[in-house]
Amino acid sequence: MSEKQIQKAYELAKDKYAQIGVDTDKAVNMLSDIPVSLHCWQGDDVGGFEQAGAELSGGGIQATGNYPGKARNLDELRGDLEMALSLLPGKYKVNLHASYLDNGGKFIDRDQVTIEHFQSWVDWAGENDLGIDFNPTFFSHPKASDGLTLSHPDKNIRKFWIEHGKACRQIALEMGKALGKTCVVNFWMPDGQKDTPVDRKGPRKLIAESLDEIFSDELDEKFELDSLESKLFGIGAESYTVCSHEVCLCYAVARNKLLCLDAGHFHPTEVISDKISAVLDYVPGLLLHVSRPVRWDSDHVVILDDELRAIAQQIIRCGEPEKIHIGLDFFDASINRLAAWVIGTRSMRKALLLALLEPTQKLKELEISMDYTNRLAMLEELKMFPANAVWDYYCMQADVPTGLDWLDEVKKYEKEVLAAR
Ligand code: RNT
Ligand code: ZN
Repeated sequence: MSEKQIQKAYELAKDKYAQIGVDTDKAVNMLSDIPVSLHCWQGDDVGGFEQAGAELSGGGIQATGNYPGKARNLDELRGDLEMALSLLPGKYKVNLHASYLDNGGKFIDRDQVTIEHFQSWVDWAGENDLGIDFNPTFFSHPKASDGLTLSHPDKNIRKFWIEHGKACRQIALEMGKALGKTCVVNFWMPDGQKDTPVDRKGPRKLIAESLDEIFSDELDEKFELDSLESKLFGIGAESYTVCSHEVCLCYAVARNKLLCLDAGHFHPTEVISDKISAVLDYVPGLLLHVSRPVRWDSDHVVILDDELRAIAQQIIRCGEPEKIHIGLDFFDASINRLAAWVIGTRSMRKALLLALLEPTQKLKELEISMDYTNRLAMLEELKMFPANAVWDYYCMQADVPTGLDWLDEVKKYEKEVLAAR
């Protein structure tokens, strides 16, 4: 489509939305300001660069597929991220795991990491106008090989992981200060049991003690925020996870921490979209790990399905989008990894746009007056409104490809860069 056609289609759409009281210009502006945190780990199947040839191990998660061209080092990963970001409209943060450190080829253990090992990321983020979010890495490590970290019965192993947690918070604080943007540090510990444990309480007590110790350093919340991610089960931790939803929710409320809701970490028919409004008033904020579970926590690429739309609706309808940090968490090695980033992230933005193009106030009024007939009719009518014209216009304004044009760029990059790996 030519720019003129996009503009023309947008003007028509704008009129149509105006008739139901929706200001499309305002929606587009709001969308541009919502940051999305792009996870680095989609680029290399959660391997990280701690050692040459590092691969994901333990933690009960898995990236499946063997699509050629995965990033083998920091330069390749950053190059891929830059390429993906050039195809994405809006503001971004990059979400890093501690295992993506820049150690200059010299092994640095997890309890020894400092900002020095992330300086090249900070510089890169600054150059690319990105914020950074951060994650301690409690997997792919010999001291996590029996599936326990902060709840390990061995005090020394717990101590090691506590030091890692503390180090990561300090790094995040420095990152936040350097970039002038809050860094959210997400704590996800895979601790659990394959078979039914006798003592369910002990490990939960231990993990809370470990976390308390990690969080005992008071850091400036303007630059560093902590969140806690729960999980139902993992591969090898089918019978029990220490950090279940209740544990994380209670801990977050009791200690004033952010709660991280991962779309794949609940029972198959349980959805995080309904949890947003349930917990938002009781925690200082939420971190979302937007993902797509297929039969299990499979971390498929996010698509514009009903649940993604419902998540975005709640982010907007709850009226406090600034309290909700949107992070993506999927990893698919069976398709072009850059395309996975682009498809998933553009889907997230499309869902947010659809939510912003809703006459929320009007719908709420219908609800309060118990006119459920009108509410249902309106919601159904909205589904065929010309949101696509607004999306194209938004992409054009943001100077990124419209429609499927981004795919040509990815194919070209695959031929010129990825194929040589
Ligand atoms: C695992 C969690 C966790 C990880 C990342 C890599 O089930 O979702 O968030 O995916 O930390
Ligand atoms: Zn997650």
